[in-house]
Amino acid sequence: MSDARQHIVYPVSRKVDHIDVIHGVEVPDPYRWLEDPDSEETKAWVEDQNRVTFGYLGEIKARSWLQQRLTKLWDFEKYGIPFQRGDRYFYSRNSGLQNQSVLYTLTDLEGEFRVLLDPNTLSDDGTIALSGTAITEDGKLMAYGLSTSGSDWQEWHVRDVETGEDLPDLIKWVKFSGAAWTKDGKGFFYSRYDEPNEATKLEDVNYYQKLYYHQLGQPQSENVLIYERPDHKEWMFTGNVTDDGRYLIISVGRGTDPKNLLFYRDLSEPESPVVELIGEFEASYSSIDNDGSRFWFLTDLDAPRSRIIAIDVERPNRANWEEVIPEAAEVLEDVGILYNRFVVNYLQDARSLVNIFDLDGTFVREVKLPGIGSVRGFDGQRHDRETFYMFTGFTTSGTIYHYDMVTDESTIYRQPQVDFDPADYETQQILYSSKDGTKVPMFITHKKGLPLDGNNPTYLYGYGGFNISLTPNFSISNLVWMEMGGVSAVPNLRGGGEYGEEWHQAGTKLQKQNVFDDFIAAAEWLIDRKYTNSAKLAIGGGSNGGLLVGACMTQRPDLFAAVLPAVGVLDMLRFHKFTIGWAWCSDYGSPDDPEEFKALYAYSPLHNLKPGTAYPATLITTADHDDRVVPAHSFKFAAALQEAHEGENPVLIRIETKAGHGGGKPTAKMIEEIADQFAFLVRVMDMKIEN
Ligand code: X99
Repeated sequence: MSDARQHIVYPVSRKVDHIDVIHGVEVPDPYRWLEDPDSEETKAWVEDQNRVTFGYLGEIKARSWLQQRLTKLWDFEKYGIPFQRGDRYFYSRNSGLQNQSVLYTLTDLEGEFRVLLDPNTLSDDGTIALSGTAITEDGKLMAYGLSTSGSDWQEWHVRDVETGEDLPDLIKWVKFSGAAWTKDGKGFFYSRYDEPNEATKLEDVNYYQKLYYHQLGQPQSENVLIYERPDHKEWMFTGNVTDDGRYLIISVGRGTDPKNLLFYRDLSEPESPVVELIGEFEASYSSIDNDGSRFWFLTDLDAPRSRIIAIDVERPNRANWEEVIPEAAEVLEDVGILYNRFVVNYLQDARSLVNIFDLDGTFVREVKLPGIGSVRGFDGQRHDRETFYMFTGFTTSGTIYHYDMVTDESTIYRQPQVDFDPADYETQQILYSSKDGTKVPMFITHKKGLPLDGNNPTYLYGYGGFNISLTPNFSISNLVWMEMGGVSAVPNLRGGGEYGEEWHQAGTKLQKQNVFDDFIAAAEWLIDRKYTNSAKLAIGGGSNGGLLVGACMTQRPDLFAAVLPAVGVLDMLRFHKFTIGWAWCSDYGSPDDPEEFKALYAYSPLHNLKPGTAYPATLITTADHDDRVVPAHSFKFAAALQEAHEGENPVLIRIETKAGHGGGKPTAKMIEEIADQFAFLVRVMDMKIEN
């Protein structure tokens, strides 16, 4: 018996007899008080929990070795995808271990680059992050958003690209928005909320977003309100200016529902009205580009894997709509126009495929990619001949390619140098059957020559929601895991976007259980095929993936050795009452609907813990400034798990400070957190590490 089974004395979590009656069902919520993050009692609880957790982690010998190994491998130069504005290029770069990547500008691709914005200078601990940028057409000004301690709230500033000096402009209370400049560079559109209550701005629900125009030099109080809908508190607005500068396109969404409306305004007329082009939430539409009044849109209307259509906004009748690129067998993920051709990014069994078409829809060619992996990029404008893309695989770190639209040539622009040999590893993609017979793909990566002896430590990672696809991805944490002899497995669960909107819908609302069934079936497949066994199988996931692993551990506590729920949604009856939580009703359904409540109550991790059960070793992680998924989910789940759990497997919670949902997290905090998670796995799964 390993010393993992040492007895842990957990902090006491006070229970209250709060009961909610929901659709006639009495639902106790004994740890309701943990929803207030600012009460003295919650602060003391957090401190006590962290003391126990860090006490446990501090005794694991592998922890400092993991910290060192992660740090060493992490220390390589990383590049973002360059893009062009005016006569300049811009890209981000991280020298290796910098807490935040630095934004550079250059005029000659092989010439000298100059720092445009270094977020590392804005705080000592790297907790101020760049959350968005928008550069004017002439490349002379940059609007940029900053977020502090991982929060979704942003403040926007404006910098002169030539001098590197900031202008006095300051825009506050921005959330879920970028900035869209008018082509003359005189101002930009952005979306904001009313000024929140300072004390509760990380918990209070976000409704009534508004679209504004900021004219350079104006105080924010004088910004013009462009659009609001007091009759629809859930509507969110994204403003975009067309490349020809003529139109403002307003996309109207309701949270994470992919369906949207499209409005536009003619910016060439001073007092032009907002015109409704798409007035019903029936499908997703996003504007690609336009020739005068003729627009191309990417849509999933009557095409769950999406297609490209053309609409003349002067003749908007549906009878006049044209199909330009029909739905294909692959999912059409993204499209842009370069050199007067569509560059179309497809997903084929969760791998990237890039095809080029003429503007009339004629297929031109497939872009030869360097291998099986994920592609991002191909950014640019109508007449650009050159562009950049990033190619990533499980054992290929993000490589930047320069692409020529005429010669079809990809040349490496930046190749990261990571201290490992990809030839030592192999990836395969298999298909397994889920509970209802649905075939689900899964990527499996490990060292070559892995013995299929049923005893390899295996990390099964999933997400399963919000139309998000898990495509091949490089991470140092994965590499360190595999160096230790670990297997990494990533199934493409229903709820994701891997096979289009039908695949997404099949893992939502009353069908959400399919996602958990798919994940459990992946675990069983790995055990049947002798990759691992239940004593060596860890599961992990973040956010919606935290819900995934939280639900699976309550449904099959016997199947897993360890569980790592990160920033998870764990209270499925109250998620809609905090910040942007209501937005997720598009995937989860609403607790306010009787039928959907029943489905949520049946799997909600917080409500499905059974007293006296031996749960797997669990390390819950969250952070004090997570205003996407409030830490109350993790707090209440940890308290309830510690109460229900029987046996010696540790069930701990680690609460990070000055951090949020994950975006903008400083490198130092990421490394510490991963080292702690792996140290936990090494201990509870009794893994051997060299040294
Ligand atoms: C969100 O909640 C995204 C929130 N969000 C918008 C934006 O609704 O960031 C929005 C509208 C317009 C511009 C920008 C935004 N998301 C994103 C989900 C998953 C996601 C999320 O964070 F869809 F990818 N979740 C946390 C879902 C459950 C847990």
